[in-house]
Amino acid sequence: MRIMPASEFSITREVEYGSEEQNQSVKQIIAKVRAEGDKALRDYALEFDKIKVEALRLTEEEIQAAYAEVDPAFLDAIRQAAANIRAFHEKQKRQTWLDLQPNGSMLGQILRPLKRVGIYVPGGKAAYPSSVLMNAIPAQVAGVPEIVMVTPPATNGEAGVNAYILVAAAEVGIREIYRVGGAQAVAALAYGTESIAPVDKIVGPGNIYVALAKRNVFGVVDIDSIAGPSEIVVLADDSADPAYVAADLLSQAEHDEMASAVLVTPSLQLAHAVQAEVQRQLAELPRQAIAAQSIRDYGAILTVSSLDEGIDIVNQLAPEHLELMVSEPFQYLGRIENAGAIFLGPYSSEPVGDYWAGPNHILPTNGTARFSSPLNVDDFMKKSSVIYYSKEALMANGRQIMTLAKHEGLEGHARAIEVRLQKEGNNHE
Ligand code: HSO
Ligand code: ZN
Repeated sequence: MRIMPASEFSITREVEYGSEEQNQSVKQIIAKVRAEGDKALRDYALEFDKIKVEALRLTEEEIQAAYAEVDPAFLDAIRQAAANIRAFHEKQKRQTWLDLQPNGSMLGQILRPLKRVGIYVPGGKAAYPSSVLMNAIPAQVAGVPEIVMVTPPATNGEAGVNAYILVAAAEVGIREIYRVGGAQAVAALAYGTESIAPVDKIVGPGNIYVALAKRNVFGVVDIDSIAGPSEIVVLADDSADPAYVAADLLSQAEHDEMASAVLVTPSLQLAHAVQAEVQRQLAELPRQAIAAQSIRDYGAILTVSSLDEGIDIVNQLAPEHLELMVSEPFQYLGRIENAGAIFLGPYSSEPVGDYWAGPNHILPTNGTARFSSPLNVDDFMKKSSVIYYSKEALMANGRQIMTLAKHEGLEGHARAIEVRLQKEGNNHE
């Protein structure tokens, strides 16, 4: 892992937005699903997944049968994780408010959950049961009554779908599950087919075709942000244990060849110790090939003159995950402006947040923590403004409203007010 002064590190990472050719083929897939519905979904399962899918929806028996295939310790752990995640997200819930003004008018905001949400769960190397919880639970806490899940057909598992994914879904009460993946699944969720009713919002990560499909249907439905590869930045001083720092860097490097793990430190001694530890631990990691490539291409140990300079670098990087492994972590918390999730002290290792503590692990990546937030309950709610003006309030403010309307050349707007002022015979001049 290279050691370099922070000033020489370039923070730009090319994210893949897909080629024009890929986008065209996604558009074709969407068009075919809109035109042919379920038949298109079955055709694509055969073409892309090489699987002949009969029933698209999983039966209750198939979902229940998945329980026999999973480790009981997994079941215990996923239940406790779900309870922790639920408790955290309950705190985010906001209420409708209505504010009565002294002049008799009333203003407010009504919050309502979305009615129907679709969760995309990828197959393959990023099929994470924990992500099923992280997507579904905030939607449930928001009060979304219908949550459906789509996941690519596979040959493993009795149900032709990953059993651990199924159990995670069943544990949070998702009962509407379809074996369909790729751009075609996104199209089906957005437009509906004979067997899949359309949703209001699609969330969940996927490959480049899924990401392009989400971009293409945005506007017809809402989508979540398009997640990039995982990132971790550790800001550490002399007090940090190099073995802990190295392990945490590798824990995110193993996600993806394009994941990024960065240590920022004023301590040259720690820099060298972590460098050696990363090599040592990497040699024993099962996903060594992925992690090694990530560390080589997107990993770095950045030296800074002080923790203060380190904080500036962190705010510029705006990492998805930040660990503060310094002797007084709480002293720095208030100065972190840009980070998806902040982990404090030596025992708040990132996997505590990935799986367990309760905050969401779907976080802004690629510098977007500058302006966006972890997935949360508000993402599954919408607001309606409420305006009630009393006669008294309109009479008192009508002239000013008319002034603004006239300056925009919108006489019709002005007259809508004027007709009332005149009729009430009181123009408050
Ligand atoms: N660190 C990943 C989430 C995850 N980790 C899922 C393990 N499973 C992105 O925040
Ligand atoms: Zn992770």
